[in-house]
Amino acid sequence: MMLTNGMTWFVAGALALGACSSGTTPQMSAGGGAGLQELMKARNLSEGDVQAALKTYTPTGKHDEYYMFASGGHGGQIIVIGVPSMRILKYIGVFVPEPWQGYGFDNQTKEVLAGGKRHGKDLTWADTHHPALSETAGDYDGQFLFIGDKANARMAVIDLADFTTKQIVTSHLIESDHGAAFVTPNTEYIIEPTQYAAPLGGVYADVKEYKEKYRGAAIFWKFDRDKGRIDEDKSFAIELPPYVQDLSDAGKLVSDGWAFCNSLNTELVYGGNLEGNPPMESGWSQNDMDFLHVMNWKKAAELVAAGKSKTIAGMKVLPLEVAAAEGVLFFVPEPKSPHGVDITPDGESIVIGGKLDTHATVYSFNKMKALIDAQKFEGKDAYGVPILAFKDAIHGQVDLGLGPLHTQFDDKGFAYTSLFIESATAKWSVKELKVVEKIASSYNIGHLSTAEGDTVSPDGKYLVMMNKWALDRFAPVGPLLPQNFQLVDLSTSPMQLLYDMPIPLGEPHYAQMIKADKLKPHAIYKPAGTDPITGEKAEHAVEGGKERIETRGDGVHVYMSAIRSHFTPDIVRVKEGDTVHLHITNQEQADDATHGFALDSYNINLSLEPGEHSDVTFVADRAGVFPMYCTEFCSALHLEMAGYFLVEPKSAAPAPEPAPAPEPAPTPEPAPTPEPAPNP
Ligand code: RUQ
Ligand code: CUA
Repeated sequence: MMLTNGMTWFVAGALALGACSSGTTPQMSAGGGAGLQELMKARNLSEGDVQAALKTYTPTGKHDEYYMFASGGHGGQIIVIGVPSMRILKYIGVFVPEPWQGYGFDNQTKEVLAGGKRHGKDLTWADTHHPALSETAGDYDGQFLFIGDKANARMAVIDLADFTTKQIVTSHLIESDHGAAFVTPNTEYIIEPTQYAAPLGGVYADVKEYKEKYRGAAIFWKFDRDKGRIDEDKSFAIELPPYVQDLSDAGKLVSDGWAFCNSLNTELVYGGNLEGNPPMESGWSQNDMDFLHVMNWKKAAELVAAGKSKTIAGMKVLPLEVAAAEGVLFFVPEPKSPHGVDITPDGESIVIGGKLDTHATVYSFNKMKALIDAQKFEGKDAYGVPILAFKDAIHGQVDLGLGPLHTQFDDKGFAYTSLFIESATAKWSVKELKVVEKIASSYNIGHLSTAEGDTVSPDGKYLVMMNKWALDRFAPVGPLLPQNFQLVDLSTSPMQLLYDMPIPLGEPHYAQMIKADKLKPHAIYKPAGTDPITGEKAEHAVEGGKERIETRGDGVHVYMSAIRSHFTPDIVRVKEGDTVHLHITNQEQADDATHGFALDSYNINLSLEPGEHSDVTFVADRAGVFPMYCTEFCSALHLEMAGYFLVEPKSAAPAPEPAPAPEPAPTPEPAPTPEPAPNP
């Protein structure tokens, strides 16, 4: 590609200015441009490529304007990405152990993970779909982050003060979720509706009883902001028909107090392709219309408070009959197995992607509300839920292209809808219901995320297309390919593709992008000895100079400190079979002064961030010599930050005789045999 003189000026000028956001050519004379020209030629870069590079390049030490929190799909984690540089800043361990953060290895984080056990079973994976930032008055406030696990119907709370998962909850009411997590405008509730219907409460019923016994439910988890935790006792659910609820979102401003959820299976089909039934694939798509669920969550909360709920699997559930009769639940037809529910910044319009239809349908909240207030229904569904007339409830439809899914918004009245089948994003005017332009994606796009794109005040600026297929975009890495995030500049027209970013960790679904200056994470735990989960000084916090080993009734307590570059004590002696309680405090109060703690064969691996205290309890059931060491390269003498954990064999009476040791060792094993002897 030939380089024009204008391009040389552009590059030189932009570099001289140190920034370029407009994409216009600064009126400057060339200087040092020849080198750049050669570089562009050598790397076969076009003018557009260089423009894109200048818009994303973030020099060393400069920070990004936005954080993007993306789900890690079935990796069960969250990925934190800086925008526009698209640099990965962190993986946050959420539903699965994460070794770097020592997440799931100490007592504190094991307990967090245990909150997500289902019927007492540990789960070692999750399918994270939709992250939701906490909101105040409909705007991201930068305090908390929530994410749902589609596979196991769980919800996690992450505190953005330290980017750490503090709580996981699950309800055995439902088996799976999808429209989670979405928050109400002041984070009163976190919404978690089911995806696949099942009998509520985890009981059995054959799938032939689908219509009668299978149900969906929308859980509203009550969030206690002061405690930073979900309050399970104050949470409730609304029972729903088994229509396969899909995405959800909470209303805002005019529609505050309401929640919306699309659905897929008004056919009530449940598979059985070997039993003469249609497979779900075609069975769910027979009807021309499914039902948008319109839920008055404020009313539901009042009815639950008034005792109108029943309790199933420990969850207060507002029965379907009550929800239908008391003005909590309404249906509006929506075209053919749609996907995505997104509310405009003013709260007035609800956009549903057609998926199998080329249209997005835009519902008007005010029109729906007027119909509800006037009790004007066109009938009831098989479960007695009032249905509003489609034509009376919509603002209109817009023909977008093939496979519309999800929608985000900017600050100028435009909406951006992903087109999965077409591999593109359509930019369109919400008011005029008209497409303005499209940008191709590589390739099939699922979700998309614009800067603060589903708040009451979106920023526009950036769009990230979250593509499900990458195909040829990156160097091949075998049959399992990464996903492809594509960053798009929304400040220019036409929109400009800036950057491709491979995501090699599960399938990220949704992401939210928040202005970076809204977050104020702390760099150290203060005072030293803080338990990161409670945020308070740990019961067993260790003060410098007070390190010790104490044997008590419940085992051996090791009070250890870590500071550059040693553990104190650095020799720990216990006896085989002892219960060991390690209490380790990182005494450091300097940024980034993290120590690790590794102990072989016992699966012990901690990350002790500055000031952090961790407890680990385990049984030293294997005699031997176990070096312990620090896993973070914390100083020039990091390798020396080590010690020995000695587990003396039970039966080794004279300590310094290793040779005879194996002989007495078997004696404890046949111990049961001598037992019958006293009997005769
Ligand atoms: S979904 S690609 Cu789990 Cu949000 Cu639509
Ligand atoms: Cu502490 Cu390396």
